[in-house]
Amino acid sequence: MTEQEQNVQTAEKKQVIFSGIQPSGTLTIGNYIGALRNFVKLQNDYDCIYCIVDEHAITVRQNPADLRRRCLELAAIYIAAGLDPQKNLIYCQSHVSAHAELAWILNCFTYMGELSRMTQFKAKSAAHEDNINAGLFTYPVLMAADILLYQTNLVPVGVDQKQHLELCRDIAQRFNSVYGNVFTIPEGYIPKIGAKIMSLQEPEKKMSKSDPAECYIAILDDPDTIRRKIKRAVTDSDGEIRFDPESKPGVSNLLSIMSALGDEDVDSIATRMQGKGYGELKKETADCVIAALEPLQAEYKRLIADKAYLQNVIDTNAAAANSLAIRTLRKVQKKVGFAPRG
Ligand code: AQP
Repeated sequence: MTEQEQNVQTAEKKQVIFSGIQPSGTLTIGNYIGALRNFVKLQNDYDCIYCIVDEHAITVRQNPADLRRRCLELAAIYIAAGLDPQKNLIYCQSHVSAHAELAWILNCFTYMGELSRMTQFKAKSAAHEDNINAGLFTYPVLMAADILLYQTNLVPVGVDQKQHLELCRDIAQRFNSVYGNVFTIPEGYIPKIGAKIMSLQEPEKKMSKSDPAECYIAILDDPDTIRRKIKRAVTDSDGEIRFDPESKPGVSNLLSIMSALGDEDVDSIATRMQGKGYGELKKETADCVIAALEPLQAEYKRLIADKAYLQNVIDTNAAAANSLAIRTLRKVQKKVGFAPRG
């Protein structure tokens, strides 16, 4: 190969991105700002795999009909947000069996002590005391399998997934130290602004799609609902508009939302709003959220009416994802000593 051919090949080989969102409820602006928006920003510079992680969703009990419906809805949301299904792999995790198969092998390279330290496991087992299942406990191993299957370089996530990503790196390094360079060690991509959007009603807690509806803004909420929810958002009583997440979590959360969606620095928004009341801050935040979501909502409405198109996207992309995933899976199976296929 000539040097020129080598250069062309190097230039063409893009790095790989993997990330996913659970179809465990209607997506919130936390999911949008912390993850989805960045998926869209990164799609031209990387080979991107954006999964609908339905296997993760069943770690908490789901209504089957709702889960089924939400998978197609999430595919529509991905595309409506700006992800091109010709360029990015958009598919359901349960349609590529290599995810679950690799997760089993990686379970055997993960320690109980590591999993017991995961803060999401502690929080979710406290919230679902009647169903502390083994899947909830080994969730980070399935997440590691998702990422490592595709030899991923970069994982765009919100800050709540940082601990899981660190565990994924530890598992990959452990496996590589025994069997050689099998897995690429992934890096996280965590946004500077909006990595953790907080609940509207309990601003010390992360906004989550499985919380009561008043705590979050769903990306499909209509303008009246958005205004009502933001109007009722918990703030404080000192009346000063200032960014200080420790002592003013509610006000700071509204400033973060506005900053992330309007691409304006939090301090500059706070300075601009000096002397105005919380009513005005809430009104501006609502205007900003409504304007940011409007194009996505219009496109979603169009896409969700065409179920056949969405089904075709997830089917064809699952087939493509499967052929990539199987390469890593077969290599791993061989390394650990599974008998060859005839
Ligand atoms: N509040 C948030 N702020 C910023 N980023 C967030 N993410 C979630 N909540 C926020 C990011 O969204 C991506 C998808 O998350 P997920 O659905 O896979 O799981 P999650 O982190 O558990 O999200 P939720 O909304 O809290 O779901 P439930 O209620 O089902 O547990 C991730 O990159 C996450 O960091």
